[in-house]
Amino acid sequence: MNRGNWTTVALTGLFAFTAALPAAAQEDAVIKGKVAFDGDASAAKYKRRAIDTSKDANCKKGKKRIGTYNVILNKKTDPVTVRNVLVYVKEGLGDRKYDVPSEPVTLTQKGCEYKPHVFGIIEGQTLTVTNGDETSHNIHFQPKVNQELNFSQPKKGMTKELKLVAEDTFKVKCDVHPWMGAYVQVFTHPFFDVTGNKGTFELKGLPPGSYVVEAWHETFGTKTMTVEVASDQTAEANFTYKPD
Ligand SMILES: [Cu+2]
Repeated sequence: MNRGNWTTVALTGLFAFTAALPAAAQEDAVIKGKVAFDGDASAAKYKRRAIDTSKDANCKKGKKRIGTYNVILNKKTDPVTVRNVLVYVKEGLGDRKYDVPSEPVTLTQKGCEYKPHVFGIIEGQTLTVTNGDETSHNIHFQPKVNQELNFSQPKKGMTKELKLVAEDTFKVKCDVHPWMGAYVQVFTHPFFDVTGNKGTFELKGLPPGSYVVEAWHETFGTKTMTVEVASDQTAEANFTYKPD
């Protein structure tokens, strides 16, 4: 129920009507699916290349070899699927409010790469940034809505806790190692997931309803679809990126 309706009910004095309201809908619906790739998966441009980290010899102590992130295809799935796609509820939750989890999200720097490369976080949730390398990293948040932030972690084992306070989508980069990049989206709800090596996602614990679900990928962009799901049911939402 939106706030407008509620105000109308209250003002007309239909107090008894509140008793007739249905019990709060159960939050047990699931939307899940996969993100497929419909194109030439063997094309050279979709091949992961090793990143040259020789500029800083200490990077290799954290991880011998790191690869490019702009496109990672899961060629062992059928169909071929895409990794690191952030899938989330974009519309349909109305004015519902969700608790901020006490568990932090951790962004690790190890081998001069960010783990995870793409992630979601809830507004007000703690983000812990750690340096697992014997080198200095500079963490540069480039938000659009939250305050810009730039700090360095010169030593291994350093940790910093942050809070993002507004819905936002942005890139994190390192000003020391230009290949380092991570993407963050700040949500006001917990219905988001990132595809892994099976190219699948799952949004659990939804109230029944109709939702606009969006998939975002750093190279292939966004795709949206409307998905309806009933209480205690699972609805499928399969996305396909069809690049040239
Ligand atoms: Cu760095």
